[in-house]
Amino acid sequence: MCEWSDSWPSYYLRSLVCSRTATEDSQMKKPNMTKAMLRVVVLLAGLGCCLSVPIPQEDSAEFTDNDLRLAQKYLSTLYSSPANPAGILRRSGGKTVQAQLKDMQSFFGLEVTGKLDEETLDIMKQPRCGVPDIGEYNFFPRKLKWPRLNITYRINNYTPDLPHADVDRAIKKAFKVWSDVTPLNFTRLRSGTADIMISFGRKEHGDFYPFDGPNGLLAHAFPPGEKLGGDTHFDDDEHFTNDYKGYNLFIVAAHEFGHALGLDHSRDPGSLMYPVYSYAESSSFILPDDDVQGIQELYGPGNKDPNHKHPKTPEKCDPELEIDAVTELRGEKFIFKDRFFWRVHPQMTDADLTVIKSFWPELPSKIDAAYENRQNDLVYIFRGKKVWALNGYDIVNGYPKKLHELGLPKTLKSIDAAVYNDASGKTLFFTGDKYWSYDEESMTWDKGYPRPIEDDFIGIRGKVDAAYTRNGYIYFFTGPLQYEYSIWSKKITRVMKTNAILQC
Ligand SMILES: [Ca+2]
Ligand SMILES: [Ca+2]
Ligand SMILES: [Ca+2]
Ligand SMILES: [Zn+2]
Ligand SMILES: [Zn+2]
Repeated sequence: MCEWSDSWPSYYLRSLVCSRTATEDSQMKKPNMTKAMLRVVVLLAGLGCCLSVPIPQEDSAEFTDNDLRLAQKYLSTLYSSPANPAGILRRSGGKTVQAQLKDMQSFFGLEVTGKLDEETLDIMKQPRCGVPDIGEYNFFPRKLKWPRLNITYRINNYTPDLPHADVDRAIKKAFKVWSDVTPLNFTRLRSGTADIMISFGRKEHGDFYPFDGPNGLLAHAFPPGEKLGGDTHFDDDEHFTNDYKGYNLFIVAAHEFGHALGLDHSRDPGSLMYPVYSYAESSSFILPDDDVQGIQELYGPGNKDPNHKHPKTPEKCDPELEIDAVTELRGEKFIFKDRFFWRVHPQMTDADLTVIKSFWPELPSKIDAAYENRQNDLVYIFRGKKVWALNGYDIVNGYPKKLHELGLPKTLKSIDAAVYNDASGKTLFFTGDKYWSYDEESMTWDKGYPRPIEDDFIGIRGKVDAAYTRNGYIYFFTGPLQYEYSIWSKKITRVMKTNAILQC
């Protein structure tokens, strides 16, 4: 009963309807259902399937029913394949839940077990885009792009969260992200049909891809094409903002417009097209290199890019890797580099790369130095003349403070590294070739500082990028090398590559 049409988007929609209902049809023997009836069946079929398929779990794991429901919904929405592009049903011979889990774990660089574990569930709980992650499940594995460079958009309705002017501005700026690096031009229409129709909606909003209430899926967009093609929908059960609170509309829109222009999700956690939401300041946003490569593959470069450099995501095993800062935080190591940090858990071999702002939206996007004071369980983060104290995820009240409020000279513009030595109860602050010593217990600065680093740490020359202490050693990082310095014997005991801290 399904007639396949080559034209998109009727095909796009119908492929879904047909694939979901074909089994129902044969069982229910109701070949003449109306479209509205089909839609009900689609929803029921969707529900039936999701609650009945068991999720393979890690042996020791104990998940709540809510967690399992969330996992099932996540996989069926984002990792199942209702139909392939030729319109042939793949459901019966399609992916098992275990295979879907494996695909998801592989996409996010997790250990691929095909079983639900805490780490996998954590990612499933993160707010994200509603477009499936893997091209082959996107119904259109071939590259889709607009056949012209002048593209129109129209804002159909508004969210109550922001003044109209703020929405207009966020949308305009989100398009500019892409037009800066391509020959594309975007023109706003105030009436009629535009290529990219933008709207805010809740739950079922007219396209068979219902939203899910607050959090979870934030928005989705259709790939280039006629009618629904390019259209971009925002889940209005979210709180959209123009700053770091809630979900930043500019960031969500810029991501979705990437899809509306033909991009799939990227596995690069630093890219805009990474499926999980992470906040970035709109005023200083520069499209990451991975996204520039992707969009230029489709449309070529333009000639109006105001940014000379587009940030690349650091690679942990780069032999030339240099780092900005390192600290321990409750037994884990946090290694900062550009907009990111790696988190190294002593029991885990793989280091996760995370955007600083997605963990601590109020911190700057790059930092100079960090140290943990194990006595008060706080981590201090430095950037320029400012210092923040962190209690886990939270910024301690009264911070950021200025360096001179800690007692460092007013003329000091920044510090290079800081390290707390439990054995002596002192925190050392390094800048250039000098350092200061602060006694945490008496809360006073030690006299006679700053002193030359090299006088007290023989072999450590010039600027220190980062430092941390462990088991009686200080590890100093300078450029691509790290020096293990024994506090007791007062000498360097080992020299290693900087990337050795990431188990490379
Ligand atoms: Ca359209
Ligand atoms: Ca949602
Ligand atoms: Ca540094
Ligand atoms: Zn997306
Ligand atoms: Zn939609």
